[in-house]
Amino acid sequence: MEHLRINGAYWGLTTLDILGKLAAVDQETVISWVMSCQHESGGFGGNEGHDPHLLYTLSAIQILALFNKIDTLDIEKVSNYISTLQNEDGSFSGDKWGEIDTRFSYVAICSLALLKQLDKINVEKAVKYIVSCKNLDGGFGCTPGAESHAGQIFCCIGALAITGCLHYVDKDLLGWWLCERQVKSGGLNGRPEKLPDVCYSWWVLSSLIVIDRVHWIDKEKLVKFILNCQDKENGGISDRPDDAVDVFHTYFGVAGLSLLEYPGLKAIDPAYALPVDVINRIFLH
Ligand code: GRG
Repeated sequence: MEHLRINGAYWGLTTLDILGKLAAVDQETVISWVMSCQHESGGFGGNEGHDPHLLYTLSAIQILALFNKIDTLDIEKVSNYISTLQNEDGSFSGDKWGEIDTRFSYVAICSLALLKQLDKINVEKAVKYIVSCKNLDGGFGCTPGAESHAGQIFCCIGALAITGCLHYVDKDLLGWWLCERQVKSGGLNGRPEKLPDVCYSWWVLSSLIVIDRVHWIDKEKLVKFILNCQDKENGGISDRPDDAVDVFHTYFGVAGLSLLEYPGLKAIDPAYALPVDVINRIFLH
């Protein structure tokens, strides 16, 4: 997992913050390591010596936001890196090699919003591209015509929420598709006929909350499914009960529980994927 260590840091640190334990890590060590992943272009790599990509740049910004250290960044430089990756049709490439995906639209929009630099891109075109990825079932895929997938739906709904464009979403149709993701065990899958996975407790639930349809699933059953995926001895959470645990599923399990208002957890913002107090600190000050 060497090449995406900065994503792992975001998952682990956000989990700690939701649990009220961010102080368990040494802030200075984390921040100097994050900054050592930045390139001359302004973008961040997934680790020291790894190529820059939008996916890692958002994680770097999110980690700095958790520690209230966004001002460590040369905001102009980072936002220029992101804006140069917007294409003529409004879509975003993930890096200089050109792959296009609505994940990158979300990552660009979320990053620039956190830096208060959305005016660096053509938001109207970015939104138009995302809307062109909407399917007849109300969901969204990674490119126009691609199959609806809960992960991509999170990206598109999050980006439309951040840009104030949720009126493009058919909320009842999408809400129906999303709540159909709940299977007998109480867990959620990412598309029809697939196995449930704890991470969809984030991708599906956050989208349902943003479109105000979360009451269409059985929340109690989902809480039980997530708790059943915890390794009671070592603490971590796995994709499904009795599988090996990892930091990705631990984060999305805890974040899902936070969205379900499980006691003792900080609230998390469903569009920015950061604790609500961090988002308020950025936007209300
Ligand atoms: C800040 C939370 C946050 C995210 C950044 C990278 C990104 C934006 C979003 C990723 C969204 C996504 C595509 C999530 C799905 C991840 C996943 C479990 C993919 C597995 O796909 P398949 O086809 O799995 O292997 P299924 O469950 O369909 O069998």
